[in-house]
Amino acid sequence: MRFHWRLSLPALALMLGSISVTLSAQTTPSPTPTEPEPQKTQPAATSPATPAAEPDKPEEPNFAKTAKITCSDKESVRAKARPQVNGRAAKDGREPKSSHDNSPLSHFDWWPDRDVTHWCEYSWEEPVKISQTQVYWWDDSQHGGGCKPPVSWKALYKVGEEWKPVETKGTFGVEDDKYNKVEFTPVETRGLRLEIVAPKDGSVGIQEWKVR
Ligand SMILES: [Ca+2]
Repeated sequence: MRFHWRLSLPALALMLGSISVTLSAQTTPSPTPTEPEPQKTQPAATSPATPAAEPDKPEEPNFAKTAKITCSDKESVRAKARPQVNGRAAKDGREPKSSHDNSPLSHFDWWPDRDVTHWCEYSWEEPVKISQTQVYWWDDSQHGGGCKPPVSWKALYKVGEEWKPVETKGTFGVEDDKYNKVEFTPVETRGLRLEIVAPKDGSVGIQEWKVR
C-alpha cells in the first residue's frame, strides 16, 4: 500500500495539473489572429523585350459638330414641292451601318435630280484648322431607289469670299459602305465646301460628312 500511495501522489499531481491546464485552455480567450506580415514587394522588373503598347492616337475633333451646314436646293423644275435641302442629317453624328442604312433622318439626298452638280458647305463663326474630310455616301440603288454615289466630287475651302480647292494627292473616293477620306494640306478657314457631281442615271445623297 505504501508503494502504491507514493506512486499515486505524483500521478494525482499530474492529473490535477492536466485538469488545470485544460481548464485554463478552455477559459483563456483565443489569441487574436495576427495579420500576416505584408510581403515586401520587389519593384516590377522591366522587360526591354516587351515595350509598352503605344496608346491610340486620339483623332482630331470633328468640326462638323460646330459647323452650320448649307446645301444647294433641288432643281425647282423637278422638285417644286420641296426644293429646299436640309443637310443636317449629314452632321448628326450617327454612324451609318452601310450606304443603304435607311434609319429615319440618317441621311439627306437631292433625289430626283440627276446629271447635275450640287454642293454642301460647312461654315464656322471662328476659323478652324483642318486637314481632312470624310464622306459616307447614300446609295439605295441596289434596293430600287434612285440614288447612287457621285461620279466625282471635290473639296474647296474659303479664302475671304472665294473658294479654293484643297491641296491633296489623295483620291476623292466614291465607294459604298465606308467613309471616303481625303487628307489635304492643312488650312485655316471659316468654310469648307463639297462639290458633288451626280451621275446621269442617278441622284446623290450623304449619310455623314466629317471634317478634321
Ligand atoms: Ca447622318
